[in-house]
Amino acid sequence: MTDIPKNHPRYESLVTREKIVEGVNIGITSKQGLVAQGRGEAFDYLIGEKTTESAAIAERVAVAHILLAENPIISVNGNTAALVPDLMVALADVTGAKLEVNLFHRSDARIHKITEHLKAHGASVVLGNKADKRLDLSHDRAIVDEKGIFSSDVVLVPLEDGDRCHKLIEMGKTVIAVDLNPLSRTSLTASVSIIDNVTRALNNMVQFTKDMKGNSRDSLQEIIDAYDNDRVIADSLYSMQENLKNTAEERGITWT
Ligand code: PTJ
Repeated sequence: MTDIPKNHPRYESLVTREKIVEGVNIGITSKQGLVAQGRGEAFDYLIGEKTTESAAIAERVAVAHILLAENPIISVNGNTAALVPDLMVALADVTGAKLEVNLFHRSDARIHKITEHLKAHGASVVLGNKADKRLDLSHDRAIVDEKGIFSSDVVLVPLEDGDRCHKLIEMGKTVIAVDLNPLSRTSLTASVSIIDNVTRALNNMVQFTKDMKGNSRDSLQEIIDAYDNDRVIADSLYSMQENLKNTAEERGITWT
């Protein structure tokens, strides 16, 4: 990995890039994952590279869903395996959710490498190796584990494609998406759309779980009942507009 100086103004973003490139080099991330990360970076720039208030609300609601679930699953792909392996393992540990590797650009070699990578970061059980069920989809994201995504009631799908999100909703599951594009099919379809960088979102969710774990089931349900996903998507678009406007004005460009 290139050594990025800590005082570089774009340190976080450059380190994230290095992690994705390293993911490709070690065979866990697809080359397409580089393109997906680039798109994510562009949306992150628009939102000001920070967790907005409404994203934090969505992250708390996501935690409430996971804590109330009977069989919560965290779906892992090549990008999240490269970017946040420790945080996914930590979130699984603190919530009791299971990890399942599920890939769009599926190969047995990548499934194996990602499983080993998660285990090297502390995961004890990783589903997805012996995936034996199929969702009604025409691509390989359809291949799921019977004890995992197939029978889950709540699924966290960071950096998802819209098709599977739609299918999981049709199957009656609660789907939590992490996607910096508020207008992606995934964000518009999910039950809870977290418009935040997966690196910040997962970190926040681990902290929020520690705060919320002792809450009663009724109070977790109240958090869920008060939530409005459309509002959160609209807020993220407003935040992007305001951030662009402020940045333009700071740089002497008049926003009319
Ligand atoms: O590992 P695989 O084979 O399962 O493939 C994974 C990718 C991500 C390549 C695959 O799912 C894919 O092609 O996804 P899309 O359709 O490009 O969608 C990814 C979405 O995630 C886009 O809307 C991006 O803006 C968003 N995104 C990218 N990086 C981040 C992100 N959202 C949050 N945090 C990021 N770091």
